[in-house]
Formats: sequence, structure tokens, C-alpha cells
Amino acid sequence: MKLAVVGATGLVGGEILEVLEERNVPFDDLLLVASERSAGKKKVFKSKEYTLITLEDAVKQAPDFAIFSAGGSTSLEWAPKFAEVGTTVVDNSSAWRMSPDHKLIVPEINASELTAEDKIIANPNCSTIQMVAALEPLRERYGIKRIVVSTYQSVTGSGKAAVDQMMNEREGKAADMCYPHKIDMNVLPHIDVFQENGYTKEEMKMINETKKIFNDQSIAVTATTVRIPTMGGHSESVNVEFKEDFDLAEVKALLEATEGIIVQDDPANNVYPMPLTAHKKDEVFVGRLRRDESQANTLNMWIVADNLRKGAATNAVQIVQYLQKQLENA
Ligand code: A2P
Ligand code: 11C
Repeated sequence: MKLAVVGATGLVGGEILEVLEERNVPFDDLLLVASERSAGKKKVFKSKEYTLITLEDAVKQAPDFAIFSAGGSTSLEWAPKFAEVGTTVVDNSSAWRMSPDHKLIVPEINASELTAEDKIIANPNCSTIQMVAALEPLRERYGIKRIVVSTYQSVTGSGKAAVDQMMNEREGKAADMCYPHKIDMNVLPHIDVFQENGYTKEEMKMINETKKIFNDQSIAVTATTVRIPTMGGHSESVNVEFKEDFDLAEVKALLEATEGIIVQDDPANNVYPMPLTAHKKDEVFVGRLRRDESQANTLNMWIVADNLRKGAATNAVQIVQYLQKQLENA
């Protein structure tokens, strides 16, 4: 098995390499791919030194799998070229997510939709993944009518330049501006570009991707996405109206019984999910579970995950692992 990591020098790329190592994902050959600026430089993985190569060189080697995290335009141009030589691409960008011909996968929810014909598989947006992963066991049991979500997102979601902006501001140094305003000591109700309807692209991703992953256009979703000066992960306040009434103890039990979800909900002891404690973890953390007393069948919850892990790298590696298992069993 030959595996390519495209965008290997980036924040998500680095995380993918960590997750591959931690999970001991088996492969015979690893291609580390970055832009022409980085080609020829070295990078160490599992004590072995690799030379960074370009997309052109990588596609010639026709890897079995390629995990792309090098931005939407790179994916749009190059994923089809890899697919043509037989590579299965798992793409972290938004390039293919809403295409009716491509699947948008969170393994715990819909990996069973995948077939050998799927050569470009889309990984959802980080803020969508953690929300749908936490909602899935509750959706199965009670059905979902409407979701109202507000996010508190880490600067790591914008890549290295944004982390540099925040740290430089914090240290009082001159900072190249990745955001239109200062981010340290600030909060920006603005993630990605504004659309004609007044929502940002990030908000529309959460709305449209949720419906696609749940395969249910009838679920109403509205979102406000906000950047905050933190690093460990994205947090979300989610208000969810179910079709049926629920029992709070059962909600907690359902979440506790779900693989990949960790309930941290003990307000009396100040226990709730936080980005600091979710950092570098693969799971999605859920807490502050409480009934919305203003409306029937409605729950408030607080969901936190490391956006570079389950929100990106971990989800992508899980898709590759799922496909590897399918191949073994074929
Ligand atoms: P490079 O380091 O050579 O620029 P981040 O989002 O954290 O900034 O990371 C972006 C990743 O995508 C980096 O690994 C970057 O490589 C890679 N990348 C950017 N543009 C291209 C491109 N045109 N071809 C291949 N890789 C690219
Ligand atoms: C953020 N969610 O936190 C974005 C990053 O569509 O994969 C990921 C963008 C995407 O800014």
C-alpha cells in the first residue's frame, strides 16, 4: 500500500502524520507532498527521513491512497489527476463536498455508503464533523427537526499564518494579518467569506454539509460561526429540537455508549469540555447537557473537539482505515 499525504508541511498535514503514527496505519511506502517551494526539503516520519516531492512527481507514482490538505484549488486541479491513475483521494478541502457525484463522509455515520467506485471522497468541514458526530446517536433515537449552532473556533482552523498572527500579537510583535482585524484579545463573528444572504461560507458549510451527511434535507439548520483567540479546538453551543421528547439521563447514556464521544458533564465539579483538554485528542467531547426550558423536545449541549484531529486528520485517516479494511475483506 502506497500512501501520499498532500500538504505534508501544513498544520493538518502534520497532524495527519501524527495520527498515522499513533494508529500505526500500515503502508509500504509514504509520499510526502508539498508545493514546489518545499520540494527537495526533508521531513522525518517514524525516525525515517523523507524528501518532500511535488504533486507532479507523486501522481507518477500512482499511490493507492492520497489524503489531500493543500487547499481547495489544489484539490480541484489535482484530485482528478490522482483518481485517473487509480488513487483513492480523501480530500480535506471544500472542493468536492457538495458535489452530487461525491460522498461526504463521517465514518461513524455514513462510511457504509462508500464503494470501490468512489475515487474522490470528501472530508467535511471541521465544525460540521464534531457537531454531527455528537448528534448522530440522538438523531437515530429521537429524530432531528432543527439545529441552532454558534461556534467558538480555534485559529488553527485558518492554518499556520493565523497562528503566527495571534502569537505575534500576543508577544507585541509586528504581525502579518491573516484576519481583517486583530485576533488576540478579540472575537470575530466572521469565518471565511460573506455570502449574498448575509451568512459566511463557514456558516453555509455547516448548514449544507449537515443535511448531506444526515441525508435529510428536511432538517432545519442555522449557524453563527465565530473565531476566538484559542488554539486547542473548536467549541460549539448547539440547541437541537428533536421530533420526539427525550429523557436527559437517556441522552447522556446514549452519548456515553457511542464510540468516539466522551461525555464531560459534571457542572458541580466544574467539569465540561474545553479546547485546552480536547487538544490532540481524537474524540468529540460533549457536556452542559440540559433541557431548553423555553421549548418542547429541545436540548442544549456544548461540543468541543480538536479541529485538526476529528475535524480533519483523524476523520480522513479513519476513512482510509475503513477502506483498507474493506479491501482486506474483499
Ligand atoms: P508548502 O509548505 O510547500 O507551502 P497550511 O494550511 O497549514 O498553511 O498548509 C498548507 C499546505 O498545503 C502546506 O503543506 C503547503 O505546502 C501545501 N500547498 C500549498 N499550495 C500547494 C500547491 N500548489 N501544491 C502542493 N502543495 C501545496
Ligand atoms: C476554520 N473550518 O476553522 C475552517 C477550516 O472547509 O475545511 C476548514 C475549512 C474547510 O476556519
